[in-house]
Amino acid sequence: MTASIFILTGAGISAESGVETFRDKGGLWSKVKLEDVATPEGFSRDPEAVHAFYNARRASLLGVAPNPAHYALARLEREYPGDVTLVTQNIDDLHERAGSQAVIHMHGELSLSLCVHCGAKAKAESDLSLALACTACGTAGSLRPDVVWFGEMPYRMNEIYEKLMDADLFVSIGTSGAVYPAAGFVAEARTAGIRSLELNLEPSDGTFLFDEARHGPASKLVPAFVE
Ligand code: BV8
Repeated sequence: MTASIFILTGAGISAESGVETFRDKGGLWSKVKLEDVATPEGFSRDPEAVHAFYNARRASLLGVAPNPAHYALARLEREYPGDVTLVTQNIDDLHERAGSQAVIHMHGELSLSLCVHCGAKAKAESDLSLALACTACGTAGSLRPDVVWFGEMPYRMNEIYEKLMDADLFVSIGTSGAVYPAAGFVAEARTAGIRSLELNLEPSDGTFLFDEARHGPASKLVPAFVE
């Protein structure tokens, strides 16, 4: 075991739980145009359609559960307290439900709303819509899902880069390596001399940049890595 591990997860880790990925065959972005639902411009054009898209995804989380890959990462964090950084691009809460304590959601969380008026974040207890008012400032129609859309700055980037640069090993799990800045982590690790490992169903866009790549389902690869 190395001293400090930085783990990046993507949609592939939740695929076997039944959460749809984005760019696989039949994935979310083959069904809806990302410009319509995952950009600030799309939200301005048709907020109710965007709310409906995220409300449906939030509701579908009620019917899924973590898989052995999520549980293995929670175990790793418990066994090596302080030595594991877990950054996810996923907006689901399956890492938390598996027991991970300190998950960094760089693309936000489906379970939260964000007030565009005052910036308050709150638990999205029910479906979001323009009919709701912010519980912090009282403004009506100001809530959006607390997710990072294309063209927006992902969350906690300074902290993420600090943790990455402190790591001895970078592990990328279940991500196609198509979306920046996360897709650039492997190149940054490489430049800094940090070892890197890809665990993915198939070679990602950046697979050639990793020191080692293992291909197969996360539910098998991740527990085997943690053992
Ligand atoms: C930013 C959130 C500045 C909500 C998402 C040109 C024009 C315009 C913009 C750009 C451009 N070039 C670059 C950009 C920037 C842009 C970008 O990268 N665009 C790409 C498409 C070119 N990025 C941004 O705009 C980001 N902001 O750059 O700000 C900045 C600059 C520097 C430093 C800081 C900031 C904001 C990006 C946020 C986008 N938000 N959605 C939502 O979910 O609806 S994107 C979406 O993609 C999801 O969040 C998702 O997490 C993310 C990554 O996807 P993956 O997780 O990798 O999923 P994918 O389906 O692609 O792949 C799944 C993988 O799993 C596959 O490889 C598959 O083989 C594997 N798999 C499947 N099953 C399994 C498995 N693996 C293991 N086991 C299995 N069972």
